[in-house]
Amino acid sequence: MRGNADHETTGLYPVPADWAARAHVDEGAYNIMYETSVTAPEAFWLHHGQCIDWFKPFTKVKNTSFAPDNVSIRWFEDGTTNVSYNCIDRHLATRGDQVAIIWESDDPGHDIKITYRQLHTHVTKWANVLKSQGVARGDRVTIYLPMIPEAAYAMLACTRIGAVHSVVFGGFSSDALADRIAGAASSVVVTVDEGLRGGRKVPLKANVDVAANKLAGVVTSVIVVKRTGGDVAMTVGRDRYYDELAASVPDDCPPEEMGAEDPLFILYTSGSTGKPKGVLHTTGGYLVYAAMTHQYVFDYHDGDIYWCTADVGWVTGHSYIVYGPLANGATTLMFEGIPTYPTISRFWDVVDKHKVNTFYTAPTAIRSLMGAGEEPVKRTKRKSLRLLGSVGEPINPEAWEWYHRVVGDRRCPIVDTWWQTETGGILITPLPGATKLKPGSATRPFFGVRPEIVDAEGKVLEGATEGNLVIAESWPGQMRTVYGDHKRFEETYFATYPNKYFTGDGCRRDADGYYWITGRVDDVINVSGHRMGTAEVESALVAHPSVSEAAVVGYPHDIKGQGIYAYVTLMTGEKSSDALSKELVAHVRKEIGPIASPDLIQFAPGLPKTRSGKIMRRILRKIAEDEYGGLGDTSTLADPAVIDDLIANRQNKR
Ligand code: 6R9
Repeated sequence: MRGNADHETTGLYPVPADWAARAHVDEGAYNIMYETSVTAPEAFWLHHGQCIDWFKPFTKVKNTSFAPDNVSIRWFEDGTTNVSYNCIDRHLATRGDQVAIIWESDDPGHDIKITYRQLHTHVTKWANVLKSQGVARGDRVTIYLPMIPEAAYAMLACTRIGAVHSVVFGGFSSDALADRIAGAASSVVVTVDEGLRGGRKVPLKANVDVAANKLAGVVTSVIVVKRTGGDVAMTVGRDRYYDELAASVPDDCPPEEMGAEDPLFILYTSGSTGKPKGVLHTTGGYLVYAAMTHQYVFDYHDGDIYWCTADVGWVTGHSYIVYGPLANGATTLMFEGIPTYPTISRFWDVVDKHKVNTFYTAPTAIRSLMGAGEEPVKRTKRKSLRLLGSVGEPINPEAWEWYHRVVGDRRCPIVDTWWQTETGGILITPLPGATKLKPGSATRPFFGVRPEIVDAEGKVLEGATEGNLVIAESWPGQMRTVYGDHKRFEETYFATYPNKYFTGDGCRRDADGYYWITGRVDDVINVSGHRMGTAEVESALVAHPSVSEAAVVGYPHDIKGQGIYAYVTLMTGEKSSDALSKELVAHVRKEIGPIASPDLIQFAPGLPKTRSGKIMRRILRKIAEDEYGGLGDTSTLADPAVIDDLIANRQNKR
C-alpha cells in the first residue's frame, strides 16, 4: 500500500517494487540511457541497431536532414536485412515450437495457436502465392482483411519477397478502398470472402469487387481467403481462392536481401487537408524502432503473453501486433471480435483464457466498458495481468483511474503511449520500471526522441509551458515520405516550423518535465481513436446532390472522445428533413465507411466566413462545443448574422 500513500501526497503513482526489480531499465538507467541517446545518437543507435539481425552490417548510422525544402531521412543506410527473416527465421533454432500468434476468433469457443515453425510454413507459402500472381520486389500489394492470422501471413510474405504492403482497414468502404488501391497502383489485392465481427458477417470481397470494377484494369489479381465459406462472386481470370493457389506452389522461399532504406509498407492516414496520405516506412529503421520500443515500453521478457487490441489496418496493429512483438520472438494475441460480444466481459475472459500479461488498448474502449460498471470486469480473475497500455487519443484521468483500479486491481502500471502513423513507433511514454505515473500524462520521451514545445511563431518554450508539439531530431522509425509526393511530405510536416517535425498535436509540459498531449491543433479529429480529416468528411458531404456546402468539426463525446458535427448548407430549393439527415449519414458511410458517420448534422442557411470566403471553423467548433462565451472576435465575418441562426438551431449532443 506504500504506492497509494505516495500517490495521495504527490499525485504520482510510483514504480511498484516488483517492477523496478524485474524491468530492463529502472529510473536511473532511463536517465543515463536517455541522456546518451540525445547527446551521442550515433553511438547509441550503433549499439541498439543490433537488436535486429543484419545480412550485411551497417557502417553508417544516421544521415538525416529536416531542411524544409530538402527533407531526407536515412538510417543504417548501407546495411541489408529482411523483415520476415527477423520476425520468423531467426527464432526457429531457439523457439521454433513456441507460440508466435494466438488467434482468438469472434466465437469464444474457437482459437488457434501458431508456432514460429508453423508461421514460417504459412509465410513462405504465402510468399510463393504472391509470386505466382506476378508480385515482385518493389510491387505494392493491397491487403484488405479482417483480424485473421492471414493478415499477418500476407504482410510478412510481402516483406519476405521485398513487396510493399498497403493494408486497408476492413471497415473502410469500397470507395475508400478504391482510392487507396489507385494511390498505391496496386495490381494485387488480398481479401476474404466475409469477415466476422460480433456474430455479424462483413462483406469484404463484395467491397473489393466494387472497388476493382471502378478501377478498370488496375487490379489484375484478387486473392481470396475463405473465412465464412460464404458464397461470393468470383470474377474468372482475376479472382482465385488462396487455398487453390497455395496447392500448386513450392514450400520454400528464401528471404530477399533488402536495403535498410528499401520501402517496407504504405499506410494511408488522414491529414488536415486533401485526400489521405500514403505514409511510407522503410525496412531497417522501422524494424529496429518497432522492436526496441516493444521491448522497453512493454518491458517484454521471454514467455510474456502480449495482447494489443488494435486492428492491423492501423499503425498500432502493424508495429505492436505484428512487427515489434514478432521481431522480439514474443507471443502476440490477435483478436477477431469486439469487446462486447458475446458479453461485455469478453476482453477479460480472453485475458483469463490465454493468461495475458500485457494488455494494450484504446481509451475509447475503456470509456465504453466503464459505462457498464465494474461487475463485468470483477467477475473475471485477471491474475495474469502485469501491465496495461493505452494508445490512440488522450486518456482522461477518470478513465485512467478506472483502468488502473478496476481492470488492473491497482497492481499494474499503465503505459500511456503517444505516437502517430508517421512516427512508426512510440515517442512519448512511461517505461513501467522507470517512470512514476500521472493519470492522463504520456510522461517522458523514449530514447532518442527530442520533443519541444513551440508557440505559434515557432519560438521554443522552456520549462512548464503549453503550445505545439514538435520533434527536433530524427529517430529511426520516422516516415520517409508521402508515397509519390515528397513535396507534400515536406510541406505538411517541416514547413510550419522549419527544421522541426511538426506533429499536429498540442501539448503541455509540467514542472516535472512530464508531457500532456492536449489533442490535435489542426483539422484532424480523433473519433474512437480513429483519425479522420474534417476535409474528407466535408468532401463526402458535398458530393451529395442536395448539399452545396459543408463544414465539419469535432465536439467532445463521452465515449468516442470526439464526435463528428457537420454543418450543412443545402442547394437552393432543397428542404431539410430528418430523412435527408439520415440519407447524408448513409452517404458518408458509403463514401468513407461507418467510422466517418456524422453524429450530428445541423442544416445551416449560411456558414460563418471571412470576407475572403474562408470558413471560420474556430466559431463552428465553439458552437458545437456549446461554448458561446468563447466565440472570440467575430468582427471579420462577412455576415455576422449567421451566428445567431447557428446558435438557435444547434443540435443537441447525444
Ligand atoms: C498510434 C496512433 C495519431 C494521433 C496523434 C494524437 C493521437 C495517439 C495518443 C494520442 C494522446 C496518446 N494520439 N496516441 N493522444 N495520448 N497516448 O494512434 O496513430 O492513428 O496516426 O493517430 O492520435 O492526436 O497525433 P494515428
